[in-house]
Parts: sequence; structure tokens; C-alpha cells
Amino acid sequence: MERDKCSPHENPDYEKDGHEHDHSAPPENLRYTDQRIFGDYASKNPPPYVPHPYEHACFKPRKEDYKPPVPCDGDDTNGQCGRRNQRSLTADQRDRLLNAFTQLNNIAALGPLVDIHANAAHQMHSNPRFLPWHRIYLLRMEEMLRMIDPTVCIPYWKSSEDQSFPPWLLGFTPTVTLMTGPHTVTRNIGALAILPDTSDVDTVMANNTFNVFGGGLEGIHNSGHVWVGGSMQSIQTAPADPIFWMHHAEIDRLWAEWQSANPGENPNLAGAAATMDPWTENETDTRDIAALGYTYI
Ligand SMILES: [Cu+2]
Repeated sequence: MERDKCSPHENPDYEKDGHEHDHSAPPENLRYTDQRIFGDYASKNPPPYVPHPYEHACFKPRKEDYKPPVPCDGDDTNGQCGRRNQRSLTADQRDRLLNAFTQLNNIAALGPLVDIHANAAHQMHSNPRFLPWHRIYLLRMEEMLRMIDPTVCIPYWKSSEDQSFPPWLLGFTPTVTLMTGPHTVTRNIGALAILPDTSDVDTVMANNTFNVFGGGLEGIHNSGHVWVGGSMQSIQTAPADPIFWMHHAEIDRLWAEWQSANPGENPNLAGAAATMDPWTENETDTRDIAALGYTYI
């Protein structure tokens, strides 16, 4: 696949050829064993004991200090994970999200998930795998967050409307241990790109074939990555910043909205390219977010 690494901008083109897909084995991940989350990366030779997130979170507060979970506060999500606009989160919901994120990082479960995104073998960018692959990726992250705190769902950052970085995240710059070593999140907000606005999003949403829509939405997504800058600008480090997950939830939300308006328009993927490696889901498994267990509020 020929790509000009020097060009400062690029509009993804899903019609171009050259996204043939093979399943070469990813490097084995010796740090974590949960095959459901880490797919082929999970260690085949697990160390004698690896704490499960549930077991790890087993300190219990005194009865009078216990804060009960708040799974349903008026929204009827039919038992589904209700992903909310980050702007509407309560202080408690923000705390719970950042706490779960921090705990995942502390038990060394976050770094390996970031490392999956660093492996271009999964061909999850600049082709029709982009949306379905990241849908599963977010779901795996959400499953892990919910092992720590079952009230947490990934919020979305509607950047086309909120043209600013969520202020409550500005001071949160975790250090995540990656394959390449520790990485502390940095940002360079607004320095290198303009953040697409609602008219840009509307233009993309108006396309009615998957390839034109998908390429357009990925382009909007790319600009958001560069607008945040720093860690978010690099494919190897972006998921270490919690804004990555909220940015992708917004992209996923837009796709879900587009799917409802364009039934039957799906990514054209077959054979190995249709498997969302390192996980086992097929493209067809990614079409219905309700079946995957979440909804956008
Ligand atoms: Cu990505």
C-alpha cells in the first residue's frame, strides 16, 4: 500500500485498492490474559496468577461510606449501556469514569489495549474496516471499564457542537505503560488543525453510500485527532488519552444515526477483511448497536 507519509493532509478513499487483508499473528502480549478483551494478543503462557479486575477492586468501604451504584436515573435504556453526551455527565459520573480508567491503567490492562491500536496489521484505518473495527474496540474498552464500575459507559464528545476540549479532562493526563515504554499523555489543542463543525458533519451525513460516507466520517475523525494534538495525533498513543474514547464514541454515534437513515448500506468487506481481528466478531456482528448492548442517549 503506497502512502505519502509526508503530506500534511489526506482524505480517506475507500474505493482505492490495496487494502488486502491477511491475518499474521500479532505479537503475544505477556502482560494480560483475558482472551475476550485482548484477542490473539492474550498471553498463551499466562503467569501463575494474574488478578482479574473484579478481584483487584475488592477493598470495601465501611457501610456508612458506601456510595451505591446509580445504574438508572430516569433514562430507560432497556438494560443497555447508555452512552451520554460528556457535557451532561454529573460530577459523580465523571469521577466514576476517570476512576475506572485509572484503575484499568493501574492493573496494566489499559496499555495492552492501546498497543492493539498501534499494530497496523489490523488495517483499521483508511479503509472500510475503520467504523466496524473501532466499534468493537470501544466495546472492549467499555466492557473493561464496567468490570471496574458497572455504572460506567463511554460518553461521547460532540465536538462539532462543543468546539472546545472538555474542561473537566484538561488536568487528566495519565501515564500508560506501552510496549515501547511509559507514555504520558500530552495535548497541543487547536495548534495544528481546525475542528470540523456541524455543517461539515451534515455534509458527510448526507451521503448515502457507505464508502463515501465512511471515508468522509473518517476524515472528520482524523481532523479531531490532530486538533487535540499530542498523544492523540499518533496512532500508537492516541487511546491513552481518555478523549480518544469519547471522540470515537461520537464518530460511532454518527455512524449509528446514519445506519438508521440508510438501511442496508454496509461496509463492503469479505473473507479475512470482514473479521475484526484480533477479535472474532464479523462485520455483520457490528451492524446493530442494540444487539451489541449499548445505546446513545
Ligand atoms: Cu483508530
